[in-house]
Amino acid sequence: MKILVTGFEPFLSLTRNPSKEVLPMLEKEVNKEHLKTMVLPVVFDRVFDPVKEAIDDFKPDVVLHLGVAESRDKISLERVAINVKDARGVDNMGNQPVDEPILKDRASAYFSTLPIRKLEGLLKDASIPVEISNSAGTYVCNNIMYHTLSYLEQQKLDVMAGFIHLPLMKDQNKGTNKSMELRMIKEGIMRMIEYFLDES
Ligand code: PCA
Repeated sequence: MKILVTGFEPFLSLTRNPSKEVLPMLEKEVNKEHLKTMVLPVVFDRVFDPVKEAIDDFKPDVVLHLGVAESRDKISLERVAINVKDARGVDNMGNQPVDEPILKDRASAYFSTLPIRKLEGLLKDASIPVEISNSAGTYVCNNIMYHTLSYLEQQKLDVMAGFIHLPLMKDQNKGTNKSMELRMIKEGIMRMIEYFLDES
């Protein structure tokens, strides 16, 4: 069982991103044979290249893409990625696409191929706040989820993949109460990784 877990660099007004900070914590607990982690650029047109390379070379059985969403107070398992780029702010290269398709003439949307209801149950059992979300937005997170699912389908690869949005970390909650301890975020992702390792 090989799992690829990706996080994102900081973007817009955020100086830290929990999806990046959690990666070394996961690496400490899981053998390198089973886990590869990567930090992705928050750039629409550059985000997929490193993932494609990792899918081709590392040959994961599972791809977990992680990112942060300030509006979330729970670990959010995304159900669907849509074929839309529509940014309210610029990406880290200054691009701000509006109403554009991610890939012309491809499917309108792809569903997560992760067992999201099962994963939701696992986290609930561990008292970790979790939800299934029906929109990954239209910024770079939705973009990478769409690209990865589209590529896996096109290449007919039997790989489970999806996206998980994380709340802000407790010490960066900008005065809202929508945040979670990084330790608990790590615990939640570890539960999912352990589930996949046990399944194999
Ligand atoms: N969150 C952004 C992009 C990078 C990240 O961590 C998003 O939700 O699209």
